[in-house]
Amino acid sequence: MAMKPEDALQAIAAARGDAVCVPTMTTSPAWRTIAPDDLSVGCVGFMGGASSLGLGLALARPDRRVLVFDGDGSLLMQLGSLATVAGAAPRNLVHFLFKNGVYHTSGAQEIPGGGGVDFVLMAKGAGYRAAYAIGELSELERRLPSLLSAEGPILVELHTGLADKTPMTAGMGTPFHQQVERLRAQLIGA
Ligand SMILES: Cc1ncc(C[n+]2csc(CCOP(=O)(O)OP(=O)(O)O)c2C)c(N)n1
Ligand SMILES: [Mg+2]
Repeated sequence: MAMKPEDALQAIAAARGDAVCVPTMTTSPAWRTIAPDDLSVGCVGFMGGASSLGLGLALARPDRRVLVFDGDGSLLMQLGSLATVAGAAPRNLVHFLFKNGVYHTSGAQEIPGGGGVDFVLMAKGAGYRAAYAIGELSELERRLPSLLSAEGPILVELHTGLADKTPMTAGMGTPFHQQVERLRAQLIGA
């Protein structure tokens, strides 16, 4: 059975330490509830941009882990970003891909290829250092400590069901520029 995305995020929250997190699409409202801190910056309007936003943060702060919570439809729309991330080779970036097979946020239309697209192969083909698929919560919990300390960039394809809320039903939350200001203040102590 597919994981509940909220359960996967909860497990990541418990293991993340002081990692900066970049949720997007349906991981955004869930993450706000699970980890209402200032070390996260959501990517909602900029579809497909989460890993690029995460890449910039990871390059700027190589001392920090950066965790991206991407959507499968979003990544497909900006597939070239896999090569951009791989080319920049940030050792501190972990790219979680929430594979639910649909564009849930915009009405649950099926993504191109349905559930059949293999993002693990794609990430490896692009040059990620490693990529794995995980379908069970217990396996995710068991492997998180090593995934979060391994050398990146890593892609972790998580097989999930649908989230309880979407940005359309739950709202967008704190405006992007305010999230950025808060994150900046946390990171540079300004
Ligand atoms: C360029 C662009 N096209 C379309 C949209 C509309 N849109 C917003 S969310 C979304 C679906 C996102 O799907 P996915 O990345 O799989 O995340 P999920 O909602 O399933 O978590 C779409 C098509 C957009 N924001 N930007
Ligand atoms: Mg999706």
